[in-house]
Amino acid sequence: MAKAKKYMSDIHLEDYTEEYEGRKATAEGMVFDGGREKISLSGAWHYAVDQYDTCIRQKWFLERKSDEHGFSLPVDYSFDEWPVMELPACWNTVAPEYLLYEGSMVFTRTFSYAAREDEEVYLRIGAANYLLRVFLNGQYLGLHRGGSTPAYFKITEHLKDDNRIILQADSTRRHEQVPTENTDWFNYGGIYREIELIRVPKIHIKNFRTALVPDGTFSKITVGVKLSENVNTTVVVHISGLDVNESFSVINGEGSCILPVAPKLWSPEEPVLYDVTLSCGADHVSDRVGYREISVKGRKIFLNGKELFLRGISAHEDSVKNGKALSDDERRQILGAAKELGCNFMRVAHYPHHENMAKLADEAGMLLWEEIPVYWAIRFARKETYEDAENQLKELITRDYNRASVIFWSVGNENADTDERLMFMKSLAQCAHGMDSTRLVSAACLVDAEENRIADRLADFLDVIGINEYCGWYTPDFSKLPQLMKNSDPDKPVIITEFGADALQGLHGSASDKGTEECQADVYEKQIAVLREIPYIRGMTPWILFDFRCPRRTSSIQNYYNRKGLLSEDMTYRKPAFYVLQKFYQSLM
Ligand code: GCB
Repeated sequence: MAKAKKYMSDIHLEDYTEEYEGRKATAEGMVFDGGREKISLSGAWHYAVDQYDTCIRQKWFLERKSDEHGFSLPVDYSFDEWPVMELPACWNTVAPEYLLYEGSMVFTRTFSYAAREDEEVYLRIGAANYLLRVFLNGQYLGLHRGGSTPAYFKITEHLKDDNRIILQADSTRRHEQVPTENTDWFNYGGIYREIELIRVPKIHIKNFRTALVPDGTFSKITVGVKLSENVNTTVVVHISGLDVNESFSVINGEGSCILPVAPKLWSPEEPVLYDVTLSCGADHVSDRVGYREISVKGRKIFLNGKELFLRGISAHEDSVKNGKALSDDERRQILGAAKELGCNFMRVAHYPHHENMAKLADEAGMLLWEEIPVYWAIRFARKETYEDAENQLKELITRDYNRASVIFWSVGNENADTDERLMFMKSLAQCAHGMDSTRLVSAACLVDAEENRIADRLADFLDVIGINEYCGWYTPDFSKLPQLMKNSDPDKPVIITEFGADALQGLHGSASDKGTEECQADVYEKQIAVLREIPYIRGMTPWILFDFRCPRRTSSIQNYYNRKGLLSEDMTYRKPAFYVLQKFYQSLM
């Protein structure tokens, strides 16, 4: 495009974001962080609402205060006088005026750093929704896409004794993103998971994976590493309680070994965890790991060789007080409520929740379905959108590979069965299978509404079929459910990944009055009566454990909340349907 003569880049250039596209933080740049030395940068940050993206248009990070002749320039920011926000946080819950703000905010702080010989430093940001751009000491470091997975930046060469860091988080919903503009949850903005520096030796373990070898013998453990450099060296593995103290070779930066040991198996009933430590030269990492085997045979699911029925419930990452920036106590409360319900399984929908959810589930003995936000009408034909989705999947798998609790990677939710969608999601399923042979791959699929049958073409690429059906709610004629079950003859296990009904806490009426507790409980009674008789149904995760914020829900009953929770939004009130499901699950224990 020819440039106009009278032209000022920061106000006339409409493709101002392009120059920031070159450098991206992706799954390849991740580094294993368990047991590492860290410096927390969470805490007080100065911030400004930057609705027009002036930070990146005007390049505030350059901190240009004078021109080339030394004349002072006007500036549109004052970093250290801006107000302060405690990060991590969703800005929406920090102050009422930001509740509905979608767009950019800029955050900045200073920090000091004492350099060490032979050290690399990574900046890790647990999650920022949706775009994150990072600037350090006047340099642009890169961009991360995807609102729920961590971003890593290698920053060693840019660090000084005193540092200025600037983060831009942009929560704008865009049609080409994953998820796209329209979802059924709240679009929280912010840097809402921890910000930290990870200090490692120059040659360090980038990736560390361990799992039970899934061969049905429960007698071998694999340990694998990828190093930061293509060197030949040795790794020492120590597993406490298993008498393991072995070493294996790393050739050209990669190595693995199979240890002939039979660990006590992890299960929801006995969530046994081992401390695994690796040493490689000056580098040391550790993780607390459970070992278990999940498999499918015919229309059944097995955990450690024993048949498994998944007594599940779905949950969003949401709290009235903190939005998506939950505390560990809130996560424990969610897991505790699911346990009380009689669950051994949770669908943590519809995007990766904080990694501590899976760590706490490892401890509590809760199986998990983890999902990426390939939700509803994604731009399936667009190459860059696919790359974004695949990167989020890779970041999730890399982050949570060592978690025994996670048994499913879900590649999406409720997408119409078009050719473009089949190509897109089939590739995601193949990617998940390729990266991980120790878990099942699934997706929450739609019913073929015309034929009232389970007949999604994606099912050929999944290990287990997830089905969302709302008989008794969006499909008011409940008799469709027994008919659906009769019309279908899947060759794989099926999990009902969603059914449910809205109920406002304390609202009463007859079973046919939508929005009442009686109506919700009735839907649960009827669903359970049908589903419990169907042999190929191997689990369910009804929608949903607790009410969650949602801008689409504007009725007086909803008041901007999706009311399908079995608990109220603050999790203090149990609706009658909670006890209906609890009774069913208890009967299976
Ligand atoms: C669905 C979606 C879920 C919604 C739910 C509802 O099918 O997968 O995200 O929140 O229905 O309540 O409509």
